[in-house]
Amino acid sequence: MLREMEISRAIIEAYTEELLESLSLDVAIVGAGPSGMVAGYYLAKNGAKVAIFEKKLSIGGGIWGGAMGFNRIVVQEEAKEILDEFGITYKPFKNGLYVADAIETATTIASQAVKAGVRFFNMIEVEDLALKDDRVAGVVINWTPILMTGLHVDPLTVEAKFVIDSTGHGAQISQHLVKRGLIEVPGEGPMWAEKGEELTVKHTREIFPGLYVTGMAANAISGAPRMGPIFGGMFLSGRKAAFEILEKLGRG
Ligand code: 48H
Ligand code: FE2
Repeated sequence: MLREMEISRAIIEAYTEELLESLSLDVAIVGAGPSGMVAGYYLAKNGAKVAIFEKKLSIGGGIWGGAMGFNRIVVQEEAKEILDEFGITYKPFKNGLYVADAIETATTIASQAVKAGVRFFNMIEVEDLALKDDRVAGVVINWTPILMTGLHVDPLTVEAKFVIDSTGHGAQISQHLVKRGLIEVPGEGPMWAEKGEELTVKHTREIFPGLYVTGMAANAISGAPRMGPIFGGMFLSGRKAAFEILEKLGRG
């Protein structure tokens, strides 16, 4: 006999068990775009306890639409090994450029991240940071629909040894430190693919004790140029943040 209340219980128990287990993390990643998911994959694969909070219903951030809705992405030679690591298929174009299917890329990275142990919490927005003794100590979370409807409902807090701002162009998490006068975020510069790719990886770093930036958030923090629909820098950025954090967690 199929009892509706048992279906309800199965869902509520499974979800709350995972949420309760995620109240204290090694790494809280904010944003399930390419850089955040890749960071999560490498962290979880190497034993870190990691969750990704994504405010939208869908994960994948800016991958799905490729460029202007042409759902293909370009990856350069330096990042090809990350496509290989995930088992994403690609075709060589020319001059060390490769083309991959945006849908395959998003779904494969997400799937591999889950299998590596990443917990995804979609529809949850990080609305603030916890800060203790001048160090980022966790994330303040709320349901996206609560925030969208403007209901006055207080959030919950998840503690984390490290937080990664993988929120893309707006560097939304770092902005919480800007409004407290703790850091500055100049915002990304105009298009220059080659420079943008190089600087994304270079500026992937701990910008404040306990807070890392990856992907476009790393560009926004440093005023580096945007690069358009080439994604190697996003992948390399996620991997770099993961390895630096693993080192600090003593798992390097
Ligand atoms: C929870 C949040 C919050 C929040 C935002 O934009 P993304 O894809 O991020 P990246 O940096 O990994 O990848 C950038 C890439 O997609 C891109 O835009 C490129 C390469 N552009 C170049 C160019 O020239 O335009 O993903 C960020 C994710 C999204 O899914 C957001 O919904 C999510 O973060 N997010 N989640 N709490 N406060 N803010
Ligand atoms: Fe973009």
